[in-house]
Amino acid sequence: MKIVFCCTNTKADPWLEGFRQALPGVDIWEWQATPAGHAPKLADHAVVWSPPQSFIDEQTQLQNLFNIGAGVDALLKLNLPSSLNIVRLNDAGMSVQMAEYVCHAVIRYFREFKHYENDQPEQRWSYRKPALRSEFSVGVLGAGVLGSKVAQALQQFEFPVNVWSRSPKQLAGVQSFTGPEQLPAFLKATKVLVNLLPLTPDTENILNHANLSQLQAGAFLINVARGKHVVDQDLIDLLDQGHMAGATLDVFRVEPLPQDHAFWKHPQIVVTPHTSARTLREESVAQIAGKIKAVYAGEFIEGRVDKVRGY
Ligand code: NDP
Ligand code: OXD
Repeated sequence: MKIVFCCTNTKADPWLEGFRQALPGVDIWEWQATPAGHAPKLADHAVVWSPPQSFIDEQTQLQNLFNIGAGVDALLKLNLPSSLNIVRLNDAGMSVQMAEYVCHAVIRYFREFKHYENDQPEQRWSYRKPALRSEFSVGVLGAGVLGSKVAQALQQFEFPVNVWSRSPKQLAGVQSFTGPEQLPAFLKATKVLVNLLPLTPDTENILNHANLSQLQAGAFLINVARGKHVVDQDLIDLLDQGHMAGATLDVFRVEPLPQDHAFWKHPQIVVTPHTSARTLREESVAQIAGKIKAVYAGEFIEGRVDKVRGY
């Protein structure tokens, strides 16, 4: 079995070592562009994050691309042979991190921690009237592997929680909304909007003025999915006009977020560097190695991407 590793966001060596331990006898190497005039070494499977088109064009015998992340938008921008499968990471330790990040952000808004952080330098002892939990409903866009974990974690804090997805969901204590026809009702019911949608042609720019302005007055946005879901200027306008009260953003159209981007200095925006749910190497190696074994055993594997649907 031959595996090529081509991940633009991490050092290869610890991953290669992990796969050699998990799949004894595997021939695995880090991809380097083959010099012109030389025959490339061809692999059966690839472990990838955002590989260049030249990698796909060269590796003509690949059966599966194992993505070391949940989002496959970067892969679907490539020109891929129709026979090539894309397999995403299913959780692999990401959902609990996402739940931590989102719950932290929601609770920070709900309990008005920013107010206390501002008071401390002034040595001011000033209580805020507790907000009503029943008026602090959280809407989660996307109820897949990550969105459903986040919704359930928020529900444990007894916030009213709604999710919006393509197909209906049954999550204890969580109300499910589906499809474009139920999006307005979902937005209208939302004080804190959490975005956990995949980036697809249907969801790109979904966080625009028309949709964000349907949120309740004083709404917050937590975007942990992809930067291209947000129309940046629309968000800034709604914050500046006071319809929205704050945003916590982990993902951006261009990453790293350019130095001159208005988000950096906006007083109502919190910026984090695409870190809400990191890929964990040990969990990911174990999951991908398990899926590779399942492929050879002819078994079903979870996380095969529907290339037409886009996730
Ligand atoms: P899943 O594929 O498991 O879930 C996607 C959810 O979105 C599903 O519930 C799906 O509905 C819903 N959905 C997709 N398209 C539409 C649509 N057009 N209308 C309504 N609902 C839609 O993905 P994950 O939960 O694993 O991950 C979500 C995203 O989070 C990733 O794609 C990635 O971009 C981002 N991410 C960000 C990270 C970070 O560090 N910031 C880390 C990891 C992921 P249905 O269930 O009905 O199919
Ligand atoms: C992912 C990510 O998609 O890290 O997994 O953004």
